Amino acid sequence: MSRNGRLATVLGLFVVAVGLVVAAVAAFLTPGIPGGVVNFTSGSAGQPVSLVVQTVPSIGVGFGDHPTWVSYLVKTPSGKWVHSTTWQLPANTVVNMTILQYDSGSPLRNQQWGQVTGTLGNTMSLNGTATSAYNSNTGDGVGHTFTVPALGLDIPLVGIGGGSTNACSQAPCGTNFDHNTITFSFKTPGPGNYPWQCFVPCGLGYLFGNGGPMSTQGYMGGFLKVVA
Ligand SMILES: [Cu+2]
Repeated sequence: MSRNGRLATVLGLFVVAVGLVVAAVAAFLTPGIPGGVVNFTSGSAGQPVSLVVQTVPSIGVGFGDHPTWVSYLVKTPSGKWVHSTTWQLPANTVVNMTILQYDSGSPLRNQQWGQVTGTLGNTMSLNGTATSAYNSNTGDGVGHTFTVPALGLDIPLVGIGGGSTNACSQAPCGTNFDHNTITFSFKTPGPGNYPWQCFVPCGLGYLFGNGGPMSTQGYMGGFLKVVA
């Protein structure tokens, strides 16, 4: 090969290498939305939206790289459980939310998270019983919270019994497994992206429980993508 030919080859390989590095960095900086956005805006305008999610003690082998991690899942409008925590909702609309909680609980480090706030009536239903606060030092404790700081919304997700012999270990969990059913309603604000998260440090095996699923999109946090 001529000198110019070799030079062209080296330059060409260099350009390819730089391109790969740039692409890798760009992919790292913009990881996208795990599980994608689940759209709940296809109903009639102004009509309440039904949003059903579940919290599981371990996501299991069917949903990616971290089978032992705690997680939320959401039911699509067509009834399929998917591993997504970013949900598109219509603005200024009542959301009737159901959380099926399959995980066990423990006392909260901060009792504030045991208060039900930001819902219509500042109440939730826990297995059919109206509840405005849960004392996590009694009973089965709290496993997770569903909290949207910008909306002042907080729901303590009461755990199933620690001695349960019928706990779910593979998502999506069916209602034949032990669970608590928590329902409440809230109104979406104007358009915007509103982060939500769990405030129980439930990342077992990570520093102070705040790593792993607590700090990775798609497990213990996500976004309410509110659109006009
Ligand atoms: Cu959690």
